[in-house]
Amino acid sequence: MSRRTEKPFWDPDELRNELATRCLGRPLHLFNRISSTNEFAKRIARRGAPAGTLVLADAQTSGRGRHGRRWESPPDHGLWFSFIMRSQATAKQLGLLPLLIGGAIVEELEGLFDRAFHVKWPNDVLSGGKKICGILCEAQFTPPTIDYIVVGIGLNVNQRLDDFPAALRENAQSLSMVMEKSLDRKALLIRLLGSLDRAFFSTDRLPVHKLQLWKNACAELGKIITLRHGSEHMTGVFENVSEQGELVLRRGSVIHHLAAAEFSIEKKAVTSA
Ligand code: BT5
Repeated sequence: MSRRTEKPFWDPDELRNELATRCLGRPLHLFNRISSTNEFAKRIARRGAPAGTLVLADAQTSGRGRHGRRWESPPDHGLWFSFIMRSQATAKQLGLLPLLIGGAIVEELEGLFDRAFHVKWPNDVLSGGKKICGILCEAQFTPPTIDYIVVGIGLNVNQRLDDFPAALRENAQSLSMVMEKSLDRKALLIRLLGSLDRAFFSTDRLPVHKLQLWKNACAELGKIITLRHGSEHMTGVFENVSEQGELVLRRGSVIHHLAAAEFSIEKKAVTSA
């Protein structure tokens, strides 16, 4: 629990009791405000915090995306949380992890809201082409052993369009904008954690079948895409995703396996193959 003296935004004991999880959220660290739940989770993971430890904040002052990009995490509106995994994945599976998490999130959201959600390689969940959720997986390992993995999830829940900075309004939205009503953040969190707990903490094996969910939800798979790596561009057919979570790109008869850390798909550069 937060050591701050102000009242926590949710009662941590109540939340603990309401969680329908075996491992995820046990223990639970709840903050009104924090720099980044991923940073805090990594710090306590280095000191031995167990798998399943959850760090949740109402607001982040330095929420992060990949490559140090900023993640907007205002109070009252979203679910910003991170959890620790340890033996649940191997170093080889790291690239796959954001896709499996994304597949699990899409499955849960589609079940809850009865509408289609999509994914964009490697770590975005979208609705109507706009980003509603980002996933940031970070790991510390001493090859071939994983010391810890921190999975960070940022889900926009109750923002209205003008709650987003102007620069994001074209590409970002919240679940409440999609559903045209305000949503119960806590109920949503409890459902989401329940399904992540069942999928990722009930055995020491990763639910690789969730990759199929991810593929089903990926609008770009099978299409011609353009990938960006710094100022370089690479166009080809998005053939598949490898068992390591690499994007398999076909250019003529040449097949490339591309890692998410280095490439991202250009927006508005997708056409039918
Ligand atoms: C991501 O990075 O999408 C991963 C975001 C992970 C955030 C969670 S919140 C809990 C945990 N603690 C953290 O500090 N982080 C994790 P990336 O693919 O690099 O996308 C970042 C880009 O998304 C930014 O450059 C913006 O363009 C856009 N963006 C920023 N905030 C957004 C928001 N709230 N909703 C939609 N898009 C956003």
